[in-house]
Amino acid sequence: MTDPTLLTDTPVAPADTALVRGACPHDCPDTCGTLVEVVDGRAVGFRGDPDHPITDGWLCGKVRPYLEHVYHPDRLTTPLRRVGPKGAGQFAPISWDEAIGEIGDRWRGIIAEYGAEAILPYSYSGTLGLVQMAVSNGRFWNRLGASQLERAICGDAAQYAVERTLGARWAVPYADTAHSQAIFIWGHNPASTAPHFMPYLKDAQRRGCVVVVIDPKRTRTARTADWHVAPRPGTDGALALGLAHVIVNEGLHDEAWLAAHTVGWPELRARIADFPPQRVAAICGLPVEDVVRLARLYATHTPSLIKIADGLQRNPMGGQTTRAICALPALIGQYGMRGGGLAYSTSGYLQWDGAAINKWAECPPPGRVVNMNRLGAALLGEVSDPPIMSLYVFASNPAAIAPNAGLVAQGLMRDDLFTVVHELFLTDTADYADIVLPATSNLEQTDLHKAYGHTLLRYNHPAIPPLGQSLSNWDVMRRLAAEMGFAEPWLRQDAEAVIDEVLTATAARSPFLRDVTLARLKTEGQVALQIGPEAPFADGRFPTPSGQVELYSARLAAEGHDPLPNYSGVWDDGEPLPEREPEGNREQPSRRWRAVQGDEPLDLITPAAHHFVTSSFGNGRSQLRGEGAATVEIHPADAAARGIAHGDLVVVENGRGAVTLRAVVTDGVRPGVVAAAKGRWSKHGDGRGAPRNVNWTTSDALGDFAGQSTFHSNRVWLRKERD
Ligand SMILES: Nc1nc2c(c(=O)[nH]1)N[C@H]1C(S)=C(S)[C@@H](COP(=O)(O)OP(=O)(O)OC[C@H]3O[C@@H](n4cnc5c(=O)[nH]c(N)nc54)[C@H](O)[C@@H]3O)O[C@H]1N2
Ligand SMILES: Nc1nc2c(c(=O)[nH]1)N[C@H]1C(S)=C(S)[C@@H](COP(=O)(O)OP(=O)(O)OC[C@H]3O[C@@H](n4cnc5c(=O)[nH]c(N)nc54)[C@H](O)[C@@H]3O)O[C@H]1N2
Ligand code: SF4
Ligand SMILES: [Mo]
Repeated sequence: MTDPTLLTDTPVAPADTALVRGACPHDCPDTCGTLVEVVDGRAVGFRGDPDHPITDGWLCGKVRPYLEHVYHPDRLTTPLRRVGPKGAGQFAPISWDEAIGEIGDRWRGIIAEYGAEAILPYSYSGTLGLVQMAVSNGRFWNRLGASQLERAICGDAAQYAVERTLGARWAVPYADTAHSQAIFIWGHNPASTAPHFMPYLKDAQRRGCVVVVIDPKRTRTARTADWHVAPRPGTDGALALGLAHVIVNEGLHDEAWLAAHTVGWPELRARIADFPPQRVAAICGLPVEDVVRLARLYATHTPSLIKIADGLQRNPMGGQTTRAICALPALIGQYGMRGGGLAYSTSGYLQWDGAAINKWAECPPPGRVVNMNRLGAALLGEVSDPPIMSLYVFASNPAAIAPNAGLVAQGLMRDDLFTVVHELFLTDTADYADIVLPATSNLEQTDLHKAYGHTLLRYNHPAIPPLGQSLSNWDVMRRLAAEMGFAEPWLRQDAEAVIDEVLTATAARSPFLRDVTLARLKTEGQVALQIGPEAPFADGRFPTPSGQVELYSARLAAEGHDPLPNYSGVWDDGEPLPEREPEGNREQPSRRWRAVQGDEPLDLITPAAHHFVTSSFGNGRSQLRGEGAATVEIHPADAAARGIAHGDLVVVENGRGAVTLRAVVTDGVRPGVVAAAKGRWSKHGDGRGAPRNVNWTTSDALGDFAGQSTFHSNRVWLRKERD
C-alpha cells in the first residue's frame, strides 16, 4: 500500500485564488513563461507572462487554448484496465493500488523469466521538465535495470554534428539578430516552431537585414522572407559545400580566421573542389545562378547568421549536412561575432548533473540500448535476448509519431506484450495498453524548465490540484519504486527535493549557475544563466579536443565516419540512397502502382503542423479548427500528371503503408515534393476514415549519425482516390 500524501508532489489542497507562474512544458525552443489565474482551485485564465523577456506577454496559437486541454472532457481521471481485445481501446476503471500491484506482478514475472532488460520505457517530449522528463526517464528505470531508450527521433544527428564540429551547443540569442545583416533560415520554420523568434526577425528585416529561407516548402516563415530558395529535400549538404566552393573560388573566404581557428581547412578545401555550382545545382534542383547568388549574398553580409533546427536533418545524411552547414560560418569568420555564426540550440550551456539525475553509481549496469525509431521492428523480434516483453510509455505517443506506424501497430498488437501507458488522454498508443494510468497536466505538477532557444530558467508552480486521480510522471515512478521494493531515498524525494538536489549538484560545476538557487527560481519567475554579454565563442576558443572548429574531425574518423563534411548520395556503408531499407520496409509499392503510367514517386516531407506540437493538441477543439482537414500539398504539375484536382482525396502510398489525404494543389511545394504535416491522430481516421496517419508511410531507416530518424526521406506514390 502506498500513502498518497507521501507520494505526491502536487498540492493536496487547492490554492484558493492566485496568479500562478509556470513554464510552457512543450517541445519548443521558446519555453514561455505562463501565468495561470486560479479562482477557488480552478484555473480560469491562462496567458503569457509580460515579464518574461522572450514570451513578452503572448503565447502561440497551440498553447493559448491550454485550459481547453486541461479541462478537456476526454481527460483520463482514473487508472484503467483493458477489457476488450488488444488495440480496441476498451477499458474499465481500477484503483491505483490495483494498477500498480498488477504492473508489479507482471514485471516480477517478466524479470524472473527474461531479466529486467525485457522491460522498455518509451518516453519523449510530452514535457521537457527536469523532474517530469529527465529524472523520470532515468532513476527508476536505471535502478530496475530496464532497457535504455536511444532518444534519436528528433535532432540527434544535428546535435552530434554540432558538438563534433564546434564542441558545444551554444547559440546566438534571439536579440542578437539586431546586429545581423543577413539571416539564413535553413530547413527551419520558426513562424510555427519557434514563434517568439519572429518579432526579432521582423525587426531585423525592417532595419534592412536580408532574410533568406531555404526549404522545399513555402512555409509561413518563407512567405515573410526576402528570398525563398527551395532545394530538393535531403540535398542541403551538397548545397552547403557548393556555397563553400563558390565563396572560395571568388576569394570571399577568410584565410586568416581559418588558419587561426580551424582544424582541417586544407582537407576541406580539397573536398569542396568536388562541388562546383553546376553539379550542386543539378543535385539540389536549383538554377546554377541561385547557388552562386546565395553564396555571394552569404559571404558579403557581415554579420550573417545561419539559423537551423531539426527538420533539416531528418534524412539519411542529416549529420553530414549539419557538419557542412557548420563549416560555412568558419569559412567567412563569423563565429564569435554578435549576430553572426550559427543559431542551432542553447541547450549546451546547461547540462544537468548526470550523476544526480541518473544515480548510476547505485544502479546495476545500464541495460542494452533500443533505438526509439525502430520500435515496431524491435517489438517484432529485431531486439531479442531478451525480447521486449513489457513496454511502459509516458509523455509520448509512439503509435502516432514513430515512423513506419503500421509496423509499430503490429508490434503493439502482440498478445504477450504487457503495455502500460501513462497519459492525459486515450491516445492512439493508449488504445493498445493493458493498463492506462492518468497523468497530470502541466498546471498540476511541479517542475523546472530550461530552454533550447534561450537561456532563462523557469520554475513551474503547480496551479491547481490534480484532476481526478491523475498523478505526475515522477509520482508514478515513486509508486512503482515502492512497489518494486526499492528503498533508495532518491526514489522517494518529492519533486522540489529532486530539483534542489540536481540544481545544487549542477551548480557545483557550472559557472553559468552562479547565484541561481531554488529559492530565487521559486520567487523570481525566470532566472537567467550567467552567460555574459559576449557572443558564443567570442574568445575564439571552441570546446573541442583541439580547441578549434573541427572541419576535420578525428573523433568522427575514429568512429568510422567520414571525418570531413560530405554529401555522398550514399549511406555511410556505401549503399546508394535510398536503397538501404531494413527488411520488411521496402518503399516500392505494389505492381498495381507501378503499372500506372507516368506515376513517378514523389518525396514526402512531414513538417510541423502550425497548431499542434507533434501529436499534442491533435485532439484540441480550437487547434483542430485552426488546422482544418488533413492534407497533402502537391505541385500543380505533379497533380496534373496524376489527374489530381485541388480538394480531391488522394491515396499516398508506398510499400510500408498508405494514408488518404485531401489534396492541396499549390506551387508552395517544389515539383517532385509533397508535404503533409505531422501530428494527426490515427484514431480520428484519415480521409477515408481508416485509422491511419502519414506515419504509415514514413521510413524507420536510421540516418548517418547517432541513430537519427529519417522522416523526411520518404518516397511515396500518389493517386486520386476513387469516389
Ligand atoms: N507548431 C509546431 N511547433 C513545433 C512542433 C510542432 O509539431 N508544431 N514540433 C516541435 C519539435 S518536436 C521540433 S523538433 C521542432 C522542429 O522545428 P523545425 O525544424 O523548424 O520544424 P520542422 O517542420 O520539423 O522542419 C522545418 C522545415 O524543414 C523543412 N525540410 C524538411 N526536409 C528538408 C530538407 O531536406 N532540407 C531543407 N532545407 N528543409 C527541409 C520542412 O519543410 C520544414 O518547413 O519544432 C517544435 N515546435
Ligand atoms: N512524420 C513525422 N513524424 C514525426 C516527426 C516528423 O518530423 N515527421 N517528428 C518527430 C519529432 S521531432 C518528435 S520530437 C516526436 C515527438 O513525439 P512525442 O514525444 O510522442 O510527442 P507528442 O506527440 O507531443 O506526444 C506527447 C504525449 O505525451 C502526453 N503528455 C504530455 N505531458 C505529459 C506528462 O506530463 N506526463 C505524461 N505521462 N504524458 C504527458 C501528451 O498527452 C501526448 O500524448 O515526433 C516525431 N514524429
Ligand atoms: S509552444 Fe512554444 S511558443 Fe507556444 S507557448 Fe509553448 S513555449 Fe511558447
Ligand atoms: Mo522534435
